[in-house]
Amino acid sequence: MSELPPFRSGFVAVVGRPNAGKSTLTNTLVGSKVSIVTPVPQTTRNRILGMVNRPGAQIILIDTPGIHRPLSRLNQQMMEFVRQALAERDLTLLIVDATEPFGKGDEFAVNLIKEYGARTILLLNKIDVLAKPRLLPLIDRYAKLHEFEEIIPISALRDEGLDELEKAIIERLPEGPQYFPPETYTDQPERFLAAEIVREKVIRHTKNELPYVTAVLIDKFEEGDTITRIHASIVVERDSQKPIIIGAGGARLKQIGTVARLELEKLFPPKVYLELFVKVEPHWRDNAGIIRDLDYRQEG
Ligand SMILES: Nc1nc2c(ncn2[C@@H]2O[C@H](COP(=O)(O)OP(=O)(O)OP(=O)(O)O)[C@@H](O)[C@H]2O)c(=O)[nH]1
Ligand SMILES: [Mg+2]
Repeated sequence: MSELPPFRSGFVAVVGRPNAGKSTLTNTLVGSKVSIVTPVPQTTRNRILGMVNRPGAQIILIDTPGIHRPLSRLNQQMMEFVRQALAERDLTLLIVDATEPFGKGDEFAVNLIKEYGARTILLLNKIDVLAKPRLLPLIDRYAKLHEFEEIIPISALRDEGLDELEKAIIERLPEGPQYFPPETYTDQPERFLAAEIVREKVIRHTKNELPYVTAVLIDKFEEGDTITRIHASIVVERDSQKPIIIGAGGARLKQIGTVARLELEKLFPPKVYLELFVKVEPHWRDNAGIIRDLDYRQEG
């Protein structure tokens, strides 16, 4: 009688510079939208779990904010989430935007993973838009900096190289339990998911004008049998930023509300009533109370 191979499971930190594709990779591997994605750096602000269930294995991905130099209290908290993920992982994935030239920030990221002594797989992302000859010098460069477990070129967006990646991850996971039931795909509370979806639409509709300054707070979340009522405040830092969100005659806020509601209705069917408010909170990025509210693990 042949024995079944042992069940493998563990936590896998997904780290890298802002905009490298960490959240895209998390979503593609999980097969559901766990984490919001925009073309603007510093989109993810939390440590977000996404579960990947495969026969004989459970991979728990920890999506994290981009590695950057923190200047505000918000950014300090973001970097704290990166460090927590690096500290508690079984394995680390360092993901790099291979279309960008190598720079100081990339070196900083490698030094950070070294500091945590993490076994790390390096992922060179966005190969769907990259001329292949550009990969070799990049691989060379990284191989000189650190002894990576493996270096795998991928496209997180187009699902290229990800079978190889999954295999490389599972091989390195310890024997362990199924930490989460197989139908669970994230640890985020519904209110937080709702706030993130609204925030994604705000960023996508204002990206060149208000890159970093918005937060979304849920003021009311009532789930009923036929309708879910959500009131959300979009927080900005200055009075002058309010009209950018609201738009001429309220057109932009209305548009943000419509696209957010359509996506929210998939999560909370059949109907969502979404009301959006715009609030000015000077210096909210240094406001301890607001920063704490944005960390969903601090609630309750
Ligand atoms: N062409 C291409 N674009 C990608 C790929 N992966 C991600 N992107 C794009 O890169 C941008 C950033 O992607 P995200 O997944 O939000 O990146 P991130 O690393 O989570 O960014 P932060 O949360 O800001 O640190 C988005 O516009 C994605 O569509 C890829 O494989 N190919
Ligand atoms: Mg992200």
